[in-house]
Formats: sequence, C-alpha cells, structure tokens
Amino acid sequence: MFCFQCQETVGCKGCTNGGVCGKKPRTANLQDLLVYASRGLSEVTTRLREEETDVERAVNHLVTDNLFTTITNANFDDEAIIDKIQKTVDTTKKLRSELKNQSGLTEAALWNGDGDWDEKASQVGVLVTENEDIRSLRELITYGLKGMAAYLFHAEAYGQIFPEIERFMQEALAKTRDDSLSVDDLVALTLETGKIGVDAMAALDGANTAAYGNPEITSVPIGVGKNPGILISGHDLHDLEMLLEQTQGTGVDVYTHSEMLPGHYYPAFKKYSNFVGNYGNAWWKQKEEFDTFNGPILFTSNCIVPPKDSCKGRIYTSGASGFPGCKHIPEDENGKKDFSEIIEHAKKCQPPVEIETGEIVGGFAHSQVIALADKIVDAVKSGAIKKFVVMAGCDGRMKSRSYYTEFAEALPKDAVILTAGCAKYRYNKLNLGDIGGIPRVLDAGQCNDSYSLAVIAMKLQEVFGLDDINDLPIIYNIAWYEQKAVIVLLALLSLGVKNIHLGPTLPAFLSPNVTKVLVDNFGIAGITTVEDDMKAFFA
Ligand code: SF4
Ligand code: SF3
Repeated sequence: MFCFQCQETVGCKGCTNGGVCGKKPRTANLQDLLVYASRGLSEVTTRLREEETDVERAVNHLVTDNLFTTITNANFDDEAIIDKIQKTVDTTKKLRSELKNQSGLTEAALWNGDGDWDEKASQVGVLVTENEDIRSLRELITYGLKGMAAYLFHAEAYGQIFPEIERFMQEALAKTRDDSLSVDDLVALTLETGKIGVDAMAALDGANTAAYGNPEITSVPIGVGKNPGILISGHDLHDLEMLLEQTQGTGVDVYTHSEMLPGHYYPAFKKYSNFVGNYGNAWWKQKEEFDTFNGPILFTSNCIVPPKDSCKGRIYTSGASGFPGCKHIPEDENGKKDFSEIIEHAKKCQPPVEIETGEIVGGFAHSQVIALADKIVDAVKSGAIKKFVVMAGCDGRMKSRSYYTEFAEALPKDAVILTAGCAKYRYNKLNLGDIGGIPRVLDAGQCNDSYSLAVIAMKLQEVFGLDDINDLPIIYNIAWYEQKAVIVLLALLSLGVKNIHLGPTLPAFLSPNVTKVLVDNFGIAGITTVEDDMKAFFA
C-alpha cells in the first residue's frame, strides 16, 4: 500500500505498512482499485456524453459513492469495497458496449475484473505516476474530487440531482491518468475542480436549507438527559431527520457527535423534544466517548476510528461508511432507511454518562450572519471588530494541533473567529466572550458550510465596496485533515482568496514544485508557532 491522502500520513510522507487511521494494507489497496475502476467507468461515461448518449442516474451515483467510500476514515470494510468494485466493472463493461467509438480506451476502462484483484490493486495506486509533479497534481485533483463526491452524495440524498457536477467529476477523474496533459493543464484542472467544488457546496447548502430551513443562532446543550440515547455522527442530515422521525415516542433520545453538531442549528429539527444535545468532541476522541455514551452509535459518513471489540456491537453505519463487523443500514429504493434495530438496541442500554455540562452556541451560516450584517458592519466601522479569522477545517489527533487552541486564546480581543468543520472543537468551549453581543466564535456548521464563510466574505466585500476579496480584514488559518478540506481549499482558491495558512503541516502529496506554484500564485503558507504567527498576522 501507499497512501498519503490525509494530514496524519506517516512521517508526513506516506503510509506504507497500514495507516495511522487504522486502514489495513489490503483495504488501502482495494480502495486504490476502486478508484481505478471508477476512473475506467468515468472514461466510458465521458465518452458516452461526447457521443450524446445519456448516462443514467444510478451510474453517476455509483461513481460518486465510490469516491466517497475511499475518503479517509469512511469505509474500512473490504467486502463492501469488493462489491463496489464488482458493480463498477460490470457497469463499465455494459456501457462500453454502447460506445460507438471503442478505440484508444485506457487499461482502466478496458478492465473486466479479470486477474487476481489483490495483485492488480497493488499495481494501480498513486505511485504508478512516476513524475512527482504530475503525480502531485493528479492526486490533488483526485482528493478534491473525493471531497466533492462526499458533498454531492449528501446533496443528492433529497432526490435532486446535479448532472453538471457529476459530468465534471467523471471527466476530471478520467483526466487524472491522461498522459497527454501537461503540468499547466493539470494546474488549470485543479482550479476548475475548485470552481465546481463551490457549486457542490452550494448544492448541498441549497439542499439542506430547502429541507430544514436556514441555520439560526442556537445554544446546544452538552450535558445529558435521563433516557437511553443514540449518538449520530458524520455529515448526513437526511439520516438525522429519519432517525429523529423514527425515534418519536420510543423513549430513546438522540445526541449528535462531532460533525453532526450543526444539525441542532436547523429550525426543522427543533420540534423534536428527544433531540437532546451534542455529546463529546471531534472524531478522534470517539473511543473514550463511545465507552461512556453507553448507547448505539450511527455513523453516516467519516470519521470512524476503528472501534474496540467491546464497542463494535454498538456501532452502525449508513451511506458510504462501513466497518467490518458493524451493521450497515441500507437504503431502500425510495431512499428510506429503517433504523428500528438501532432504536431497539438503544432501549436495552444505559443512559449516557455525563462528561461535561453547559452549552455551545452556533448557527452562524450565511443567512444568520447576513441578518446580523448591520450590527457586524457597525462593529467593524467603529473599530470594535478589527479582524475576522477563518479557522475552519478539520480536527485531528496530532499533539501539534494544540496550536489552534493556543492561537484562539492568544487572538486580540477585537478579533472574531469564523469557523466550520470539526476544527472548532479546539476552541469552541473556551468561552472567548463576545463583542457587543456578537460571539467571538461564529460557527457556520459542518466543513461543507465553509461555503457559508465564502458567502459571508463576498457579502462583506460588497457592503464595504471593495474590489478585491483580499482587501477585507480577514485572515485564513485553516486546519486540514482529510479530503473534504482539500475541496474546501481548492474552492477558496477558485474564489480568489489568497494568503491562506494551512496546517498543522502542509500536505505530503504536494511536491516542492507544486507547493511553489501555490505559494507564488496564491500565497499559501504553513503555520509556525503561535507567537510568531500572531506577530506575522497582526503586524
Ligand atoms: Fe495514512 Fe491517512 Fe491514508 Fe490513512 S488515510 S492510510 S492515515 S495517509
Ligand atoms: Fe471532521 Fe472528519 Fe474533516 Fe467534516 S469529521 S471536518 S475531519
């Protein structure tokens, strides 16, 4: 195996002997094979579209699901991955026969699933591309597409489809092994990926808010109630809705974990009296938190930490997520999921043990912030707010991430943090106060709600009559971990945002030359120490 797609990769180089995330070498190889098969299918669908043949919804969904399956910490289940490879190969074979022009297809598009899969898998990974700059750009694009696929998957859970985004994703994926593309072509494709990433985040924002209303200021309790509970994690709000519906009148409470916290901010979920609060912190603390939670846990996406054997029986997965030995709840032909087994399971469990008390405040997505625009603009004009600091992104287990807590604490009192994603758990319980009633940590929501932060920045640019978004008093100090953060980063670059600081370390998949392109054109930089960064940012 060779995997370097996330921030925690071994030695900031690559995992070769099992992942820090717990991914076994065989799983890593099978994921590579799934990406390979998806690329082959994408080449065929791209050609079909060129020949003006429509591509069915199920085929588009398959590619999206496959890419989502391979993001960090989403799916560790070899059997599930093997099924997806088989389905992909069968679909490619069928669609290939519909092509008018079948010449010049790559090996991936021609692969019929023959040969030994484990052997094949070890020959189709990242290192197949020898030139390190081409490899770097190909992987940067692929990881952006994986993040985009995750967002699109959730957006399409409501029945609406986004054919233009699907078309782009497949065309771009096919191009990641097109030897005729130069470094410049790939740089252009990287930016295009960011541009379509904005569309994917907007699609998800539109789908979520159409279904559940616009997030609004909300205090979310972090203590516990007296009933047994189900803990729901991940990013799929549609699953949250189904779980809340199905738990009504059962005596079972529902708690959010990690990236599901922003579920509380949506008006539509406030009517459920058993929707008690948020339990715990970011994904990487789940082992201990699941012990004390006592009840079953539903993962609707990443990030899964391989559970202890004693906890496995309480873990369920849905959507693209999976873990061997944990029950996967499938979706029926109408997109419905039956969570009754989890509810019955919860009834037999003890209520959660309280690990903290109090509440956290969030719900500052674009609509809520724009509703407060007058107040915010006045605060900026009067000098009460001097800077906004975007600290969105992911949290992770590395010790060095205490930087983000210390950075938040060290910020001048006239700076406001704009956040989204699970990065917020590093500082959202610090009690940083407010500025004239505006909290100093404005949480827009999940990582995909970084879209809201971009909308807010564009709104401020308009209100202040600025020509360039970079003239706003905003600093970007973003923490990344997995591939959704990659699409968020590419999306911000495509919107013209410059001077983003990315940490705790720069991606291992960026070669020195590709890093130079990002530094020269976009001012991308890493982080140093809190002290030095404070001096540099507030010079
Ligand atoms: Fe390593 Fe990250 Fe890949 Fe897991 S996802 S194998 S930790 S690089
Ligand atoms: Fe977190 Fe995985 Fe990225 Fe969605 S849950 S931000 S790390």
